[in-house]
Order: sequence, then C-alpha cells, then structure tokens
Amino acid sequence: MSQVSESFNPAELVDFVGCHLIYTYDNGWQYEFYVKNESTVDYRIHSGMVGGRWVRDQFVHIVRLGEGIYKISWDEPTGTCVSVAVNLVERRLHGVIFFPQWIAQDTSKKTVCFQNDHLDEMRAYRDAGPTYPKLVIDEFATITFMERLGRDDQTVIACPPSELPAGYADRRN
Ligand code: FER
Repeated sequence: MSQVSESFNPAELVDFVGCHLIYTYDNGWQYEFYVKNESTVDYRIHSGMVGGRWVRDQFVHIVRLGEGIYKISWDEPTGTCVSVAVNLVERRLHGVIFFPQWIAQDTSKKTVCFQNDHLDEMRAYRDAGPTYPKLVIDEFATITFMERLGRDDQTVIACPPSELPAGYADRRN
C-alpha cells in the first residue's frame, strides 16, 4: 500500500470490503460504488452534475463508525474531495462532495470520462484551477441495491454507465 490513513484498521473493515452499492441522492443523482479492498474503491456515476464519469482504484480512507456504519473519504486527482458516511442497516448514506470552482463552472464536462485513462490531464486541470470558492454538495441518499462480493474483483466496475445492460442501475433489493 503506497498510502496509509491514520485511522486505518483493516480488522474493522472485514464486513465492508466487497460491498457493492447503488444509491440515489435526494437531489436525484445516482451513484454506484464497490469497496474493492480496505483502501480502494471503484465507482460509476449514473446521473447528476458529472453523470457518466467512472473511476477505478481510487485510494480512500475508510473507517468503521459502528454496527454497519462506515465512512469513506478521499481526494480526487481533479481536486474534488468526497466524504461518504454509509449506514448499511438503514440503507441510508450521507455524502459531502467538495467540488473545486473549475468543475462547478465546467460546462464541457471535462471530468466525465474513464478517469484512469486521463490522470495527468485531471491533475493539470486541478492545478490550473480556479479552486475557490468550492461548491459543497451535502446530501442524503437511499441505497437501492446492495450486495456483498469478494475483494479485488475487477469485473464489478468495468465499463462506462452507458454500456451497462438495460435496467442495471434500476435493480432493487
Ligand atoms: C459519491 C459522491 C461523489 C461518490 C463519488 C463521488 C463513489 C465522486 C465525485 C467526483 O469525483 O466527481 O457518493 O461515490
């Protein structure tokens, strides 16, 4: 592992690793993530301000807050910072997204891509800014689909949202 977070405690994350969730924020934005391992997530954004964007192998900080309750926090190469608190028992989640100003203003949707193929480009946009004022999005979400898979599965998040089978994100359980 190239980076380790201060609160890192892998033993507490056994039940969360492998978790695959699809959820919709109360503002209508639909997201999906897969907890690949104790410090990595893959995700896809189905709809919203940056719908179509997808990312693999994002380094994240994950902590357990209680029974079925976890918090995932990270800093994107774009400069967007995210912190998501997940309650698996009540199937609710609360996310805070801190968008830099350049993304808030970006009508050409520069971050809507498979980010892994454009990492240097994203860092260059981030460094060019402007960063401030940040656009802070603070929303609850409802988890509409939830399953437990194995760790380090490369097949879960493997294509853009547009190439998924019809109805993929609408499955409910
Ligand atoms: C989320 C909110 C925001 C999430 C990812 C993001 C995987 C990422 C946003 C971005 O980089 O544009 O719940 O879950």
